[in-house]
Amino acid sequence: MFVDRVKIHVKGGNGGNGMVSFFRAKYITHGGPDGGDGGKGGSVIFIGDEGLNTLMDFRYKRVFKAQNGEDGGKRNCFGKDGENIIIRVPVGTVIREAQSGKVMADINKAGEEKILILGGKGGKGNQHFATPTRQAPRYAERGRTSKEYDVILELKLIADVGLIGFPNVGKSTLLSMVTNANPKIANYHFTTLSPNLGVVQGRFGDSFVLADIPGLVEGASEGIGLGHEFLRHVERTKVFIHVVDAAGVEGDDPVENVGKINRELEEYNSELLKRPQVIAANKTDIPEAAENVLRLKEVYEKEGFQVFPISAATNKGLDELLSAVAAILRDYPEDIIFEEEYEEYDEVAVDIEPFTIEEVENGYFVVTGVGVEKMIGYTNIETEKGFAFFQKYLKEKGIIEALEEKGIQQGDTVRIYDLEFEFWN
Ligand SMILES: Nc1nc2c(ncn2[C@@H]2O[C@H](COP(=O)(O)OP(=O)(O)OP(=O)(O)O)[C@@H](O)[C@H]2O)c(=O)[nH]1
Ligand SMILES: [Mg+2]
Repeated sequence: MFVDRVKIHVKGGNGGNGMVSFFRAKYITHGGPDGGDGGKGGSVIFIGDEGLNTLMDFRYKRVFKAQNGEDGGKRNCFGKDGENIIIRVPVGTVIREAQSGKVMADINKAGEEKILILGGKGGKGNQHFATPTRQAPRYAERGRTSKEYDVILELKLIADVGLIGFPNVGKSTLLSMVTNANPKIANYHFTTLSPNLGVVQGRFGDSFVLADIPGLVEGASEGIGLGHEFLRHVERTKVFIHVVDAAGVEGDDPVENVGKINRELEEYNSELLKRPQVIAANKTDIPEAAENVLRLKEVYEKEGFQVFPISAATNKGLDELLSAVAAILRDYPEDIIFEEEYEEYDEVAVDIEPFTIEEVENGYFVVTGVGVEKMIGYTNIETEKGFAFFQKYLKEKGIIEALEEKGIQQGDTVRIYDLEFEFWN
């Protein structure tokens, strides 16, 4: 089971202020109070939507504010109410207050509505405060402020199909071509560090959820790098699309590579090799791929795998691949359910929690933060791959840049939890 998680900020609209004003007209100097009421602020409302399957959209828009009510006007004019903001989420979304982790709402049905934050009430205008003894009140009520929270949306789902393979073979590219997901794609290893999910719409039968899993490396089954973490994601999918770079762009042999990945699967959990798997021989737009496709077919079709030549980048062969996968899913025994124990899984913290850098003494910098701490825990810096991953992480999260902004010099010392190293950049 994947836990799709995202942290967003929601804010209710404040009520508009009541108005202080007095009726004025020619020849009337002391008119009565006529200040109008402020409008009510908009509420923050969540609705369960059957059409949504992931929390993907929230990766791009993270702040949701309902409109404030307008202030009341002169001559008994009421301020306009602020518009509600409606946030549509997949059915099965749990909404937690970020700091306490307390569940604020649990959207279980399509169309289910939950007002998470009520808009602030509008303030009353001064006309309401006139009394026999105080006929000209110079007072009006202020609108009530509404609340705002950081909330975590959490959706648990099983991905039907997992994209597995070495780094840089084109898994994310494939996901981006066949689903609405918009994963990061780049020509270096470990571009993907946590699973991306997308939905393949029903062109090929029922819709299914496709998971783009970070690249595996040799030794993953022994826990090298983030190996175990990534293999755990693999374990949560029913069918594998094993993506291999058929062009051998990095100079290694695609036939061997497929074998290497499958050995990692087997060593991690021998049951994984029994799950249906098709091989997607990618990058066939590059001429060198042709011969390798033949070899892949020759070796792996004999072993019972279907091999599909594709080019994710140019959208070739993808329909054939997906139809075959949809057919496998159709025949998939219903009774196999991967009941996973629920795992607390801090993607959000890793992504969002800022780090802090402190120069505790001259030339000695300490970096702290949930994300870095977790990364250090996952990564075996003793290995070359682990170290490369570590360097990339520091760069990508802006930690290197931030250190430089703090004035770090070559050769200064950096400490990140248990790890201390010299800074050379
Ligand atoms: N020529 C060619 N290049 C491709 C194709 N598919 C992907 N690429 C390129 O290969 C590189 C890696 O692609 P990604 O989709 O990021 O690979 P990945 O398997 O997700 O990599 P990791 O996330 O690092 O595991 C990018 O530069 C892509 O543009 C293809 O069909 N043909
Ligand atoms: Mg990727």
